[in-house]
Amino acid sequence: MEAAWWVKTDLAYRLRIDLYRGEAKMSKEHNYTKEQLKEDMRLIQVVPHQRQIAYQELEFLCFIHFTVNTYAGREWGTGDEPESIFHPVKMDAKQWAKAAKDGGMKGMILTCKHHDGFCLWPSKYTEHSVKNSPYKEGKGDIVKEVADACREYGLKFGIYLSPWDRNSVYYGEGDAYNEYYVNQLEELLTSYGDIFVVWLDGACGEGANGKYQSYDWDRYFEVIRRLQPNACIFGCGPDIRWCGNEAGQTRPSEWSVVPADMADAEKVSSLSQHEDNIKFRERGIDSTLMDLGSRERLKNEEKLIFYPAETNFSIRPGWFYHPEEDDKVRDFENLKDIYLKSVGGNTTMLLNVPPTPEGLLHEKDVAVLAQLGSFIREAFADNIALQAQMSSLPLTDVQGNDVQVLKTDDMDSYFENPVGMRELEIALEWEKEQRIAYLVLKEAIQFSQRVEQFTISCIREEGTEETVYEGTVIGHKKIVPLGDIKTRKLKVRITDARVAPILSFIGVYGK
Ligand code: FUL
Repeated sequence: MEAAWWVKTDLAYRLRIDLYRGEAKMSKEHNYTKEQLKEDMRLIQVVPHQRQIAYQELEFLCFIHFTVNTYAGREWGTGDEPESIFHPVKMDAKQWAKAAKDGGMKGMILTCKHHDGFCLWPSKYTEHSVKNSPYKEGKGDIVKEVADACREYGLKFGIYLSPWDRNSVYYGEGDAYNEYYVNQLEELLTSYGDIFVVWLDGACGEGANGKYQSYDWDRYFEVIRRLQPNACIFGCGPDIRWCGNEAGQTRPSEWSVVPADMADAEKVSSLSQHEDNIKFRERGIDSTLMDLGSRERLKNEEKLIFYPAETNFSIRPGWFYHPEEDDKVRDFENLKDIYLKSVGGNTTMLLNVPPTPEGLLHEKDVAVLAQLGSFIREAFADNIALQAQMSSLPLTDVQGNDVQVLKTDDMDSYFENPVGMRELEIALEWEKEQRIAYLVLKEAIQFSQRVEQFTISCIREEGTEETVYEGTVIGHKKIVPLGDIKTRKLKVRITDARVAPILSFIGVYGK
């Protein structure tokens, strides 16, 4: 039976009033101390910017590494590769965009300039670019072709502009190089339409002149914010965090609320290649650590930021195309596994697919992408939660919403527990037995990341309950693989959350 409206309202009201008085009266059973509630209140103040929410919603992105390295057979160019080697005779950016789209990707990031300094657009600030290559007799602009192809295929377009430049004479000359870098950023941010991300690589080594450069990050950020306010800044920037490895490995519990100086980690570690930065390293804010955001991890951290992770890796051993790696393309099972753990583990997945010297994605890479795209489309096409009877405890949320709001995949409709009530139980029941492959949970992350622990259980016909999954964080998205279990009734229990869980979606998928 539904609780009377005044019971619900009264409960929510009392909990809030108590909190405001600083005397939150938490139930003994839940063992939520006043101190813990206060600390959790501090953690949930940390919320994402709209541009970060939009980025996380893209979920799966394509990375394109293409430059003179593709012709020189290198991973890190030296900067003295002649422009004449860059000659993609079958260049077809539409083929790249189509393959990415078919693969289920929603955006593409192009290495407009890698460490070798060669520019894929005719920058007016250097001669080391496509304009001095045989490609279209020096009249080509790969950045434009890719940006246009992305638009045609409904993909967002993003840029990678390596701060480390082994060709520029300005490199290592302080402000002169920063000026050069900013000029190039301005060219890219003003000539190619909307840019959804500027991917700032932390690699920092010597220039052609043997000198090191100190990057003026704050100036770069100011230029990006001014010219493309909706663009996220990745890596050595404040919006999207490098996950800490390039192998496609993910953390079981990936938090988006982390110590604020995580945003400095890549900036400083890049400098640490030539600076004695022991003190910083001892702080233990390395992006490779497993626990970046548990309560325990954050309790002594004064400054926190919302800094969601990205899992970036290549479909081949190298970032650039090498023919000898044609038989080392990752297979579908491997990519599917990483997709489920990265997109389904509160990170974006950025998969690199490098074009061949001809300017095409290799057929092997295209084939495996197509397989992955079909899997993503088919596995999550039919949400059988829509046909389930759904009920919850508490019966309704603080706004009086029924748990049915979780049937729509929409952040603006959510189920919000009263303050201090960390537990939420949701039952889904079907008329007939269902075979279930995946369960998807999402939090309304505009209110921060809150869920700490949850379980999923099957209720058998005789009424016995079997826990089939125990999870920790949810965040933007958690995909729980359930291995084709058969059941007529499922229960999702949030057993611990910061202050109160606010879920936005439950999806259940068969085969
Ligand atoms: C690294 C670079 O050094 C690699 O070449 C590649 O671009 C990768 C995405 O980032 O830092």
